[in-house]
Amino acid sequence: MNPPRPTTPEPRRDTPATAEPATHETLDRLWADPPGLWGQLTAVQNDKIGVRLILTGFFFLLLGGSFDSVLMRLQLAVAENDLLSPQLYNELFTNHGTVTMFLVILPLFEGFAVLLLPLLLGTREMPFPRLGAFGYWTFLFGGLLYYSATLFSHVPDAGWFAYTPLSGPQFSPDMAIDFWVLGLGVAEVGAIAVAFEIIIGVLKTRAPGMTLGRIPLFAWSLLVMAFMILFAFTPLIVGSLLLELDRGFGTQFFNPDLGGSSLLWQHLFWIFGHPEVYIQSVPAAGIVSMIIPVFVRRRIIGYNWLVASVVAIGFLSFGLWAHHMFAVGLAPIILSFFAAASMMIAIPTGVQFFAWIATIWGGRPVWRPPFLFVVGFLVIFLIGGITGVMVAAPPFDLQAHDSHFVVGHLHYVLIGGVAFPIFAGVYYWFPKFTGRLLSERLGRWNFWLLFVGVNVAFFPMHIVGLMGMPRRVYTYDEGLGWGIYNMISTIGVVAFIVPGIAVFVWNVVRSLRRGEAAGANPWGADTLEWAVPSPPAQHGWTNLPIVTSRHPLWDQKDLASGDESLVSTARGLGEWPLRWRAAVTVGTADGRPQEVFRVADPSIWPLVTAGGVLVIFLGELSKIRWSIGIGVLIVVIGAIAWNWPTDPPMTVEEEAEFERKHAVPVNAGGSVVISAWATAIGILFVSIAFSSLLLSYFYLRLENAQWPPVGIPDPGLIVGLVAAVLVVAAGLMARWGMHRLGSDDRRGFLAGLASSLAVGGLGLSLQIGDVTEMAFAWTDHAYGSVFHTLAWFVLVVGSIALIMTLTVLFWGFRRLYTSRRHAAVANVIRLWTAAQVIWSIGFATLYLAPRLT
Ligand code: HAS
Ligand code: CU
Repeated sequence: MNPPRPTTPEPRRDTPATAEPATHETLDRLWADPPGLWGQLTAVQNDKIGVRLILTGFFFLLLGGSFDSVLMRLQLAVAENDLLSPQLYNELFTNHGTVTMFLVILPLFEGFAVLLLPLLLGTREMPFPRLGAFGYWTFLFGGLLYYSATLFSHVPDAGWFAYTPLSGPQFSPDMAIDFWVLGLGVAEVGAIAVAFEIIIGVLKTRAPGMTLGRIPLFAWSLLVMAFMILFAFTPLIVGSLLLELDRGFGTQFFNPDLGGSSLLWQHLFWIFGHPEVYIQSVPAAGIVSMIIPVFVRRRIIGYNWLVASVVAIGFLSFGLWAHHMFAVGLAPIILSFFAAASMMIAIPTGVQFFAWIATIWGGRPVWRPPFLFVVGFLVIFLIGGITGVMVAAPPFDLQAHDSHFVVGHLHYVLIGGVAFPIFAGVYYWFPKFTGRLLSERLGRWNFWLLFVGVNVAFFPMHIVGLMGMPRRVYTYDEGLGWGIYNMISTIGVVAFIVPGIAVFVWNVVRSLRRGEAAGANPWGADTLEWAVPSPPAQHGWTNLPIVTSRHPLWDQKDLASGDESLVSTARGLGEWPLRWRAAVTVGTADGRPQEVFRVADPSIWPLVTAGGVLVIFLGELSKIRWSIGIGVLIVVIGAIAWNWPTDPPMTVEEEAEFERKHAVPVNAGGSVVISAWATAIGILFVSIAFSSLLLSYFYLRLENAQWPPVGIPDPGLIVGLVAAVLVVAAGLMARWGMHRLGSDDRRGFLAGLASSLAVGGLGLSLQIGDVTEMAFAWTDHAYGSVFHTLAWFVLVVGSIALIMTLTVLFWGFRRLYTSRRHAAVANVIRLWTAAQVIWSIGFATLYLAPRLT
């Protein structure tokens, strides 16, 4: 543990990056996006993408978070009110929950991450700028698609968790829920894409010398958030796929009459939904850990404990989902397990709390707006956390479930625990990116209005909830005595929260033009982003900073000295190369430079690919199904064009020369290290999706006494077996080809890949024939539904491996690869390994498992 040190660090002010002004300008131009409309569409710069994500999140908040809630509160203010119809009320609470949980906090934090991480970590860009752009566009398209439901008067009305059977084809036959499933589906793809960026950004692109133990706490929490997004959103995408198949293709996943299960949806949803709440609170806690030390002038206490807590919360949060399902009739042993796990998560949360309080205790607080919001957070989040532990006890929850008590809990944790830190973060970092401070006076108004408002609006909900007032009911009887509490809640929203948000918006608008100039480090803060000018240059850093402490601006004399080899790399990158966008990857643990690589340039293809994703989902929404094929085609073409290799801007000899001088290899053709990481995480993503499908398969199997059900034959074994053997063999051939490339045997390489393609193609065709000829259909029974879905999933994985093999074969013919430059081939081989494993497990599940009963 970090020993509590009584020292008061002397903050160093204004430490601009030291470099030749001319170099600085050259780099600034080199890293800028092109001008004009075309520049906007092709933009990949992290500043731009980050700000877009943040603004889009706020935009959706104003649209869905505020407007809806005010209407709902006006309706509930008095008993037997008829301001809103029951149907409109259903639509409003559905929209409110959906928008805030999917379209607001997520892009806000992902935006913070993309905007801030390169400065915070001391690097020039995010590792995959084009992926960031793609993530933004898909997110925007998904949000707009979801919102367009209103234009067609088919507004989703089944709650933010869209429980089946209410959301299924029987009870929601019109398009409303399709907008929900498909619009959010597009946005989820975007969220996952940005999560890729964040994971690899934090792990691989940091300043020389920034070891794991020196990573700022906010970056740690963003890393955990990004992993959680990957692990939580993927099951949701799978769940949504199954729901859409039920709705659009007549499968029976959630239909109990034909072997399906409504609870399967609840499980898939909450495996996402519970982690989702921590996806929002983990980065919020990260902001708090950044701000407290700066405003109490003291190093954070318990850095290691804080890191361990965030990681523990990330893991634990995947073991609690069924506490949202205490009332569905789970076995007592399962109830106990989930209750205990839910209470256990209070431990790491408590550790964070005590570390923060201990840090504040010995410090000298400076009560400026960021710190005010942090203190407000501590108070409100504590109350929300305690009500959380209360509902984690099943006997209590059976009373409180589906009542306004839960509404009280969730708003305390979400507004106090998440929104307050976001406000704190905006007040804190706004000056860095605009060069101007937000007004202190307005900031105080902003804070006090919200702080009072949250308590006035949401505290009475606990009481009225325990008196029996349910949630999601548009009105209540006069004689129940609930009126006064509801009136107070409404006053809290209308008289305090709404003005509070208005003051904030006014503060931002006003300060953009008239705010006090900030300087590089207005708060005397300790982390790297405060060393560069406000606003920062496009490339962020001319000379990469060298990090030797956890609080570089407090502890280090300057950012240019350190161990000799680090200095050499940092200096090398400041002088050269100035013709292409160079950045550095570092060792995950030790922060030592591993590679100088070329960061991608602006490109239109991310936008095109995002458009393709939209077309796929639109095709399903409009039921013009052939356009799904067009969408897939656009995605494939877009992805290939986006990754089209360009000539490396320097020769192998020039690369070698840099390596001789600075002891770090150069890959001007693109990074070897991070592309391998990206492949690994891509494989992880596919594996999570596959596991979610397997989970559905075995869940349904447990729910059904007969498997396959009476009247449905076992799938014939022979063809499936032959296909599986061929696919595994195809993977081995590709691997052999790659081996030949290692010894510069180009013919052997091409022959290996070509035979892999032929054999794999044969295996795939056999399997497609087998599945289409199967004696049962996906509409027959949940067994048929899950059989066909799993089979097609495996086929898609196999097809991706084949398409990738075809691409590298094409480039192999054009002599792109050598024994030295072959990162793409190595990645395709990794993909093959995953495909082999997935195909084998898929085969065993589909063809062998039914025979075991
Ligand atoms: Fe929650 C429902 C349990 C934290 C958000 N939660 C929700 C919903 C949302 C939400 C949105 O077990 C509604 C979903 C819906 O639409 O139906 N929640 C917990 C627990 C914690 C918790 C145990 N929730 C959060 C956070 C959220 C969030 C953070 C968003 C940011 N929540 C539940 C349960 C339900 C639920 C049930 C389902 C209810 C139902 O019936 O539907 C914990 O993470 C809280 C830990 C934090 C603290 C405070 C700091 C800790 C200290 C240590 C000492 C404290 C101790 C506890 C030892 C506890 C200082 C003492 C206990 C006493 C009672 C005094
Ligand atoms: Cu939960």
